[in-house]
Amino acid sequence: MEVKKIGSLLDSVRNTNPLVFNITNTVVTNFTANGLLALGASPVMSDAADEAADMASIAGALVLNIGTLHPGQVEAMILAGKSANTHGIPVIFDPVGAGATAYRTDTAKRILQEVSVSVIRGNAAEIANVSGESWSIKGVDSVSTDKNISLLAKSAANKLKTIVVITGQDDFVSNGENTYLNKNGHPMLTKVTGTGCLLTSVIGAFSAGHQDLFLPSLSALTTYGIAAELAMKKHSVIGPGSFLPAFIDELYNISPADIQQYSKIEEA
Ligand code: ATP
Ligand code: TZP
Ligand code: MG
Ligand code: MG
Repeated sequence: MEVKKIGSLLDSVRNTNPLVFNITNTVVTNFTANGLLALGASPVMSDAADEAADMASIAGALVLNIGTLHPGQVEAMILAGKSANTHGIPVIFDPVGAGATAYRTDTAKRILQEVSVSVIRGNAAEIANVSGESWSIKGVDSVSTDKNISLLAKSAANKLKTIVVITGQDDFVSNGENTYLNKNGHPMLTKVTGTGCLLTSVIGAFSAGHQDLFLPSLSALTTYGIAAELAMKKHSVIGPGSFLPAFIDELYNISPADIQQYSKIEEA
């Protein structure tokens, strides 16, 4: 893995300022928009079915997130997804809480059936629950497991025919053939709501303009994890409240040199 390429992809996000169209949940909308802006992308958030197809057609990437789903929003997601597919725009999907209720699981499966998704990102239980397995989940939060996450990423990628990203203490990305592991990150990320959702949108920012989304996905994981580490290292963080602005500042300041110095990527 050439870490230099990850730095170039970060530069390219900042130089191209891609429009990332997010149909996302009401908990994380503002945080996601601010995180994308800090990184160098251009966020737009909307869930009106009336404009979903038009907005997707001009975006660099489309992010679908079912965290606070409702029927009108799901309709917007399907319309936006189909439009993105027609226009060759990558679709990144976060199946928040899949497995917690039948409505979430069924909707996630419906989206995967009706829309060609380029990358799906979730915690281990969410990915298992959309790929035909049944893992326990506590609302939108994962519960600890001793199962093999690397194997789950690979088998889900093969079943769903998409790139699969599973996050947690270690993050995995698989295209069904190759699986890589990223160890960057900090436990404080689990003490702030929406850090998984923002990461899914950051994968969207890195994916804009690319066909093969394996390296863009891995780049997003590494950049994001290092930004969290730098937030803890360089700022006076005393808890989740002070971590949040420090993390946004590090998404803004992180450089290719930081990635070269701190990235922890391995083949799984
Ligand atoms: P969950 O609902 O289980 O919290 P999520 O959708 O919020 O899942 P996470 O798996 O928490 O998403 O991932 C968000 C970010 O937090 C990722 O960058 C991941 O690497 C990081 N992360 C999660 N847990 C840890 C941990 N224990 N140590 C370090 N980084 C972590
Ligand atoms: N409830 C519905 S969506 C949401 C909550 C708390 C946010 C989940 O965010 P993340 O990134 O999965 O922690
Ligand atoms: Mg979380
Ligand atoms: Mg999540």
